[in-house]
Amino acid sequence: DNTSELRPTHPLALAPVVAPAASVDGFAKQFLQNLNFDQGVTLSSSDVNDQYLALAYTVRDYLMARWFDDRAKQKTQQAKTVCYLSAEYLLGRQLDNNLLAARLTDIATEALAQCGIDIDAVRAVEIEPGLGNGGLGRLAACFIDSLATMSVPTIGYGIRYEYGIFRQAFADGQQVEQPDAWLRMGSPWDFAHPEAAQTISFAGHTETYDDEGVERTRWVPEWNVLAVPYNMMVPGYHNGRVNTLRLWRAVATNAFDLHTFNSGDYVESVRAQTFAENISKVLYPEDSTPQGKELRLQQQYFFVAASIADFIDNVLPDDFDLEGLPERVIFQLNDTHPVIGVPELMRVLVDEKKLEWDAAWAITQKCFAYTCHTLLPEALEVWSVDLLGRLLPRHLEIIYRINDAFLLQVREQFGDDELLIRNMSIIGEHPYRSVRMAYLATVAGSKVNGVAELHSQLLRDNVLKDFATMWPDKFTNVTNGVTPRRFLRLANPDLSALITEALGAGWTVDLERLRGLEALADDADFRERFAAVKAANKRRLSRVLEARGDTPLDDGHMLDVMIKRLHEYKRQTLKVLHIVSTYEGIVSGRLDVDDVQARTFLFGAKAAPGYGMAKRIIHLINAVGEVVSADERVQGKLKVLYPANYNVTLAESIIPAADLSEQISLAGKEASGTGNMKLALNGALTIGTDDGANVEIRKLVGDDNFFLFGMSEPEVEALWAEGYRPSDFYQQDDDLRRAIDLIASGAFSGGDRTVFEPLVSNLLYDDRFMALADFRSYLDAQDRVDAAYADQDAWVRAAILNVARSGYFSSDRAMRDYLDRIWHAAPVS
Ligand code: GPQ
Repeated sequence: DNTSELRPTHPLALAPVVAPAASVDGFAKQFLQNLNFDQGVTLSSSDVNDQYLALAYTVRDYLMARWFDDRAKQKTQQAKTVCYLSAEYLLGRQLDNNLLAARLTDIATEALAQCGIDIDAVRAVEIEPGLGNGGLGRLAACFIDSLATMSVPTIGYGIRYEYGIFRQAFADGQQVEQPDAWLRMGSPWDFAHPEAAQTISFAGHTETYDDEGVERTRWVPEWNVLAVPYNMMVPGYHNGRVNTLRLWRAVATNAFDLHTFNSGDYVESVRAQTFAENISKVLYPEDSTPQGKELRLQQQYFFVAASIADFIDNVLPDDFDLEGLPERVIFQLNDTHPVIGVPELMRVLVDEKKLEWDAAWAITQKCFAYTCHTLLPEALEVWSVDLLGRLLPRHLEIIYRINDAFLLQVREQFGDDELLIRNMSIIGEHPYRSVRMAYLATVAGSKVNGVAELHSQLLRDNVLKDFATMWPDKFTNVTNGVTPRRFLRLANPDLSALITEALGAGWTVDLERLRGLEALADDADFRERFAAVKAANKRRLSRVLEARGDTPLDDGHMLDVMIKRLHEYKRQTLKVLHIVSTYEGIVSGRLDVDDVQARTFLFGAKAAPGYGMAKRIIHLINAVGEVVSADERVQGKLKVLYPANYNVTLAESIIPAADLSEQISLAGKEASGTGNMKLALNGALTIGTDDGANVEIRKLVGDDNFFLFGMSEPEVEALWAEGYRPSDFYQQDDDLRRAIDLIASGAFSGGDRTVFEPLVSNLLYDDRFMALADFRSYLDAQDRVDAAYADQDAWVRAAILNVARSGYFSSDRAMRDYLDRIWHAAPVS
């Protein structure tokens, strides 16, 4: 229908857009054409990056017609669109996923082979877009995959960071960060649309004016930037649907008029451009501990304002009556990062579209819903009134007005309880006046959800207790999920083939069908084949490690993995204490080496560059690893691996190979976890606390197939209340004392006792995350792991049951829950 104004006469221009022929010849033809005419090289002169780009273009060509259709439909259909607002999308590599979705994997492999190209070599050069930090960003990527697969009209909105999460390297065991220049080799999966740019304003002041007898407020901004959309295809799995991920890039406007800007001064004008483009320059690398940096608020407002304007101006039909907005859109707030969208929609409706405040508020409340991803108080975003008022003066006024009306409602319902008013106010007073973004989201959102049952319960009972009392129905839970396409079908092709042989292919979009494997857990032949797949996956991981220049795996070892961001609450330190304790036991002779199961401990984790303690823990892991791996007395028994730069691509090799999944956060601290789900789904057994989604994993897979340890959340609370003294645990537990003493002695730092001293004293005198309190229970659980692993047949049976009972953790199920409980939206054909 984009031909209607052009009046073409050529028959080709009138014909619908069609995909190339879905055959080896059709694919090869298109591939060579793209190599020649888009890359500008011949086959013989092409290098592997040319081949990768041409292959990516070819896959795109197959998806394009469907993408046009689905975008055109979005305008005309009456269905509700899910607009997922997220500052992060941790996508992982695109090529394989898109080949799979479009059923092109075999065709492409054969077509390239006929061109003399090994597709595996081509795959390997793709640089993953690391536009996220960890769980939250990866969750967003899983969700948009599921929504496309379920044919739900969706737009993912976010930021096209020029630099994603930093590349991690180690120098003398310590983390060094390097910029992630992911766009350097080309960006075949996205399309710039400068013609659809939005102008985004900042700073300045507000004023009232007379609008034909009505007094209105307007914002007179001081400077603005252009938000240029880049569209990425999000293909559904085998359903022909292609949704859109729209990421915004900041570009200087022509009319850039910073007060420092001097049009006669070229150097100055370039500086202005740099200033504007800084907004989408780099992803903030803090995970769960936001810094109150001005540029971060600029990023948040930049992408949210552009997204809301884009939806209203470009996605909805012209002359759409905005009273009907809640029937056409739900803006899902992925944590507090996009919450500035609430006053922005109010500003658009009231100041620009001239709706009455109350009508605008009624619309806004129906259009937003909020997902909270944390329980850590330091992770709840606040913005100083000072900064917010300077950068977004109109938004601050709107927030004040929302707060006034809200506090009036509190008084009506609960009386003049000034303490309660102070506690619930969107504006906090200490240590400085600030806007509590989680409260703003809770007041504005139609629903508020946590990401696992325990987490949602703790939100209602603690973090947002008063709000839950006021609006019990607003609160709900949606337990997280992960996409089985990427994390089982693609990451674990051998297990996938085994499952398909046993159950048919439908499990990829209906993961509960994995239940059918339960019966096979008792089939010795199936167990043998399952074990063979695990062994093959370990060999594959070993080759991947070797190819990156890392140490390969040893045969016959249990692979014990802890892969997640480095954070004190996740307790990588507790894992290190277990390793050091086992090592110390063997070298001192107290542990019989024959009783110890041979294990490889594998870590993958980045630390925020400014998070000193996390970086010290990285240093300790590497230092312990070096000593343990070099010590002949434990040779063949213990090995510690810490490949640098853990990312989605590496996760896809580690997860299918893992035997044991470490999920050992202090109870009440991990909102959900999603690595825990991916590992269980791939047949790793979990050793874990009763925290986050571990609780649900254990319930589903059964106590016999899960190693539980540690205090429960109420026990943690009780110990705090009683007064926690970590040194008591140190004094009372010989193994713990010996492990800590060994670290303190300098045994892992060339005799230098100062290197890990801050870490040791933190454990002994502070230990906010109670590693010492859970140490004994953890060691006991690890003994149970060793004993269980010794009976391989029983272990494999338990591993199969983990796979069979993990279907619930599909992000397809999570999307159904969001659709039913929060979005009230539905798939369209
Ligand atoms: N999470 Cl607040 C992040 O990855 N980044 C954040 O800034 C916050 C939370 C995680 C959370 O720690 C995990 O427990 C969850 O599984 C994950 O979000 C997705 O909900």
